[in-house]
Amino acid sequence: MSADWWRTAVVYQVYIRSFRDGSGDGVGDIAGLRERLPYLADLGVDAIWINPWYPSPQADGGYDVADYRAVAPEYGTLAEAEQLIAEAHGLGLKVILDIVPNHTSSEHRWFQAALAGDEAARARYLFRPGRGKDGEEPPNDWDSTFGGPAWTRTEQGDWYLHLFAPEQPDLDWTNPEVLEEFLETLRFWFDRDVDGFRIDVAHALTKQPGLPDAGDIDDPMLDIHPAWDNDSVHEIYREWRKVADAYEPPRIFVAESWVRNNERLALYLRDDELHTAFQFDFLLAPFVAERMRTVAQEAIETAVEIDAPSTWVLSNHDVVRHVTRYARSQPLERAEGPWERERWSDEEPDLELGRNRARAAAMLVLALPGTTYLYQGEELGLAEVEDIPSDRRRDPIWEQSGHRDVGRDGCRVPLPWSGDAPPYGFSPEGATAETWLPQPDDWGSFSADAEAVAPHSVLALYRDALSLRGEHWVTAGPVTWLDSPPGTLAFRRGGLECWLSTSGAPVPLPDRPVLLESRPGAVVGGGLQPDCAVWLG
Ligand code: TEU
Repeated sequence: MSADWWRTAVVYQVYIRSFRDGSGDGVGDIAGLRERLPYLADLGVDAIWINPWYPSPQADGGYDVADYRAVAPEYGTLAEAEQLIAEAHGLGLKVILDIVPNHTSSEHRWFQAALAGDEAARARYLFRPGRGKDGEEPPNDWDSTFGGPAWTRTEQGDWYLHLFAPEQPDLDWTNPEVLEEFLETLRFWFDRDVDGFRIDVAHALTKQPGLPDAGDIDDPMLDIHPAWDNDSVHEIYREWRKVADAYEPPRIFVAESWVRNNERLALYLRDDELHTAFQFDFLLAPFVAERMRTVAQEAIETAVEIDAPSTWVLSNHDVVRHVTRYARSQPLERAEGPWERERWSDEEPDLELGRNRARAAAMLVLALPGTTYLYQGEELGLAEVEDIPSDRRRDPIWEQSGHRDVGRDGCRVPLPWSGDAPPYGFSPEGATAETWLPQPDDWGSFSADAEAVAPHSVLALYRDALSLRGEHWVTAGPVTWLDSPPGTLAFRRGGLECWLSTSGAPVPLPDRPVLLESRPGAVVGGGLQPDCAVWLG
């Protein structure tokens, strides 16, 4: 692949804890991932992004990192990680790791030293005296993303900031020792041939000086909040980019930046900062053609202006799987975002409808210019698992939200590979340990083996779409949006057209050959059926 592979790549997100278990302990690991690399190569993706595999107490699915330059024993060893990287490269797959710079685990040596009174270590975090007569009130009014205050009081009486769980103390990025530590971490993994990093909460590292109160904020992604998206963060990424550019081929970054608009997102993508950033507006858009087109058009206009590719994503390990999101008759608006589960309508999801729409949405993002990230299991058409018993839940959001939000476990259930009953080949034959999250009883027909032989499975669609994307769309040039009936969107790139319908009735198509349809019967008598997409030659 060329040095610009990241501009058009399809990247497969491996949530390693739930991808495949090679050791038989019910938890995914590097051995399991190595065994399934050929599956990913056959699927036709260009790269994999692996969620944190570092030593962690698992307070937040590994996003509470205790050592950034090691591999958690439950996932394997550093030597196995290096073998995985070499084997992935041997199959033509680039490897992107996850880096979590906003906060460490409370078990990280730095935070432990800080709690023991080491002043230099304390200066690497955001410790502040409380307010009120005896300092018994938090230093400001910030809330944790997971619920509750963003401050926890120490035995010494002062407080420390955590925008997420109390086990995830925020680092103070005004401290040069923090920057140096992370530049070393980048070099540690780049030296081991890692091709890039996905940057966790890239918009959170620097806070407004003085940590002022936020006041009434409805949506920290839409409103200006002193904890997020401060302009001082960009000097950090200019230093990171220098490290990445010093390698041959240069390494790359993809930012997880939940910011309020494309103008703010573009600031992370200047040519001396990061390469790409997830286009979350599209993920948050309801399955309504006009809305999807508006978001895509605006994203592409920004991408062209700044010469940074749009980075499309429909699901990840933090949001309700889009098969389920799209399975409601009434589209969910942004304010009800894909993770605000307690506000969901009590309508039973129509998963067949959701799956048909997910097929169509996949064809849309795979036809648009830029890069696309696939979340493990979406190629199987998996829906959100909505009935995980509360005693099996592992996401800290469940407890921290006061049981208001069931959390994200439903999109993190271990994948089905074969067989008709749990663990569906997730663990080796004969393993007795139960999977770390329970799997549903009706996943047999969604296993990779079952879908590999089913002629019109979602897996077959993704394999065909990825193959045709590489052949046609990757080099197809700019988008020309076409006039199309209400409830539809259509565009042409080079010699191909992509049509998608969210209307309630069939829509007449141009008389062009059908290259791929989102499901059998998507096109009948020259008409595109509702909740379908088609590629025309
Ligand atoms: O998530 C950042 C984040 O704020 C959103 O994903 C969302 O607000 C959150 O998931 C609550 O629903 C990143 C990681 O992707 C996530 O898994 C971690 O929990 C979080 O950072 C803290 O590291």
